[in-house]
Amino acid sequence: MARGLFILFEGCDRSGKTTQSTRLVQALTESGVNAKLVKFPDRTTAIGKMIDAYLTQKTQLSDEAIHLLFSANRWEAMHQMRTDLENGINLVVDRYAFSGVAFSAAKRLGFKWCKAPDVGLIAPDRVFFLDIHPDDAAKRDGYGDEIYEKREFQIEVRVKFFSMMEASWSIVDALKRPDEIHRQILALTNTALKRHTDAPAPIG
Ligand code: DGP
Ligand code: NA
Ligand code: NA
Repeated sequence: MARGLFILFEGCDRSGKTTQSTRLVQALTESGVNAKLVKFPDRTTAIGKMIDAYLTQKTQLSDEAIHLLFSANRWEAMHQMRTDLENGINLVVDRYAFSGVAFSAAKRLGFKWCKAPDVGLIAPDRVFFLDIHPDDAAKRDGYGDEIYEKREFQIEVRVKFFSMMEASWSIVDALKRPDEIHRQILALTNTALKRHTDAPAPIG
């Protein structure tokens, strides 16, 4: 059996990642492909509850401490993700280590320090970056509810994402109609599903 594919959605806040990752899992499932949605941060674990309290501004933490908690929240999911991929389940992941680096680097923590705790996490096979300018994101419903949803900060986050981007990433215009974005991503995913067979690789 082929291992599952690890498909990642990244982007600034309110770029439509949650909508698109959910739709992708639905579409794959409906066409008989085994797929599962994984969302980071996972706010349901003990670590995730600390992250949630920070994001909703109920507690304060140093930039370094929250950075390490986000990383730990990914590490605690690794065993299950590896097992799923080995069992042929395709994982559609909403945010990951690139968000970890982009958000902390936007606070002026160094890239090298930011990347260190995530070294060794399973690397994604495909990355879809849903690109939206923070001025457009700010017009979407609910914007500004959480600690990072501020225009100037999101502009910095977007710059950091672009500085980390690799040629293998697909940049998707997040201002297009949701149906059109979905069709584009589903087509790229179906092509990728036909190609892969190797074992999951670690982040280097
Ligand atoms: P979401 O549930 O996807 O809206 O994410 C919540 C917020 O947390 C959002 O502003 C993005 C931010 N975030 C996600 N992952 C990380 C991370 O690893 N580190 C930091 N500092 N922020 C993150
Ligand atoms: Na958010
Ligand atoms: Na989201």
